[in-house]
Amino acid sequence: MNAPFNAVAALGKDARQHPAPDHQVAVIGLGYIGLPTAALLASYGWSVCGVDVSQKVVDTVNAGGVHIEERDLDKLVHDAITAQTLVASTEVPSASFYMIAVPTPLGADNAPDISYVEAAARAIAPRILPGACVIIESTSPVGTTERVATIIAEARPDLVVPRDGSNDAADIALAYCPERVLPGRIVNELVHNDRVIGGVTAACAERAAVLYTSFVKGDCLYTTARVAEAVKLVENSFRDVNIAFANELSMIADVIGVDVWDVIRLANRHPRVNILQPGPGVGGHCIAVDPWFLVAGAPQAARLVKMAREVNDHKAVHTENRIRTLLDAAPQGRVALLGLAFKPDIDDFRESPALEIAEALAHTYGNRILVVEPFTEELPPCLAGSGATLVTLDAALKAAEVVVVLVDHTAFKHLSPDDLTGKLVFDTRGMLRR
Ligand code: SAJ
Repeated sequence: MNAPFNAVAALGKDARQHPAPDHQVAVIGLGYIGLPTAALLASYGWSVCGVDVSQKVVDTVNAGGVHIEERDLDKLVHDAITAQTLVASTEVPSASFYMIAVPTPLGADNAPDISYVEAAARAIAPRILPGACVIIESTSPVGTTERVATIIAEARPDLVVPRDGSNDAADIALAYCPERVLPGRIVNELVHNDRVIGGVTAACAERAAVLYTSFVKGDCLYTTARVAEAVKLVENSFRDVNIAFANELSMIADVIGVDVWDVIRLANRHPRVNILQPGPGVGGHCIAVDPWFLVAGAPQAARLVKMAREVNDHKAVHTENRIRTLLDAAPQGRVALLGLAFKPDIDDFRESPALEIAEALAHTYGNRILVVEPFTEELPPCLAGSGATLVTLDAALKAAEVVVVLVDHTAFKHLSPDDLTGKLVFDTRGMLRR
């Protein structure tokens, strides 16, 4: 089971058949991953119940609406609700498949908090019937699937729950299958990305694959639950380490007096060099968080992963300090901060370095801060009452002496250095160079 192989080949032609109409999937957690997955499964013929603790989310979805911005999601949800293949509820139903897609935030001291996964397991346990399969998609520290097995086994002594490494027949299946989709491309990547299916036993992986092979056009790769848990953390740590290298280069370049964008562009012409892009820091609820799960699992060994997190966090502080220097060089001048989102062309401000920088600056400079963010109609709560104002790009460019590009939204990309003549400009994304 250690060598990945194509699940479809392993399962034979039956794996691609659509499920019987009574095959129900319960998706626990209707967030950025759970809601698109629930609606997509519904569009592939499954009868889906999306479960969320928030009555507001449940009501929104049942009315055919969405509470998050994601390309193609509104139509997918609307169509599934209209076709009655998707329903939302605050109660966990009995189902053939349970998919857990709840948050796993960072707790104190950057330790993983899996309490929502544990709560989902406790909610599923009383409802689960023999033959059902529980799949965890939430990004989780290694060992979480085993923890879920223990919770269900303790709550349901009448069931034989599968155990890691055991070949004994079990009454239910349990697997870890990480989500790997990019915000902004979730619906597309849910279908086209390869999937890693980690079973607590080989039989568990095969059972979970029945769900994934019904809608995934990429390859479905089998492994163990522990390996699958590690794979997810490693993917995001890989990206974090590589972005940290780019961010560190940008700070080195400031010291040694070279243009980091030129250095990266030319270094990347080497056939085996592919440096990522510096920015104001790393944001989002994944790459800025998940590497800490790896560090928590092996604190002495994970030195580079930890250092990368620290470098990327420090880049936001470095960026803030550079803007302070610019503002101090233009006393009474105003600064236009372009973008608050954690990356271009999304409305997601979670863990956003741009937002953290804006908040810190607003505390000091108040009404000298002009924010331009096409993906919101009002300032986020952390900026409300600070004196900072949300303005259009045109208004900001008229009023500001200092212009800082924090996010390279498409709506800003028409700007050229000529539009900013006479202003102090700090382009954290290299947008004006492209
Ligand atoms: N960033 C840079 N420079 C770069 C690339 C990104 O500064 O060259 C910054 C972005 O601005 C952003 C942060 O990194 O602040 C993360 O953005 P991202 O686009 O790299 O990744 P996410 O967080 O949107 O999605 C990641 C993806 N993981 C990988 O690419 C390995 C996605 O596939 C995962 O499903 C997702 O995390 C997740 O849910 O874990």
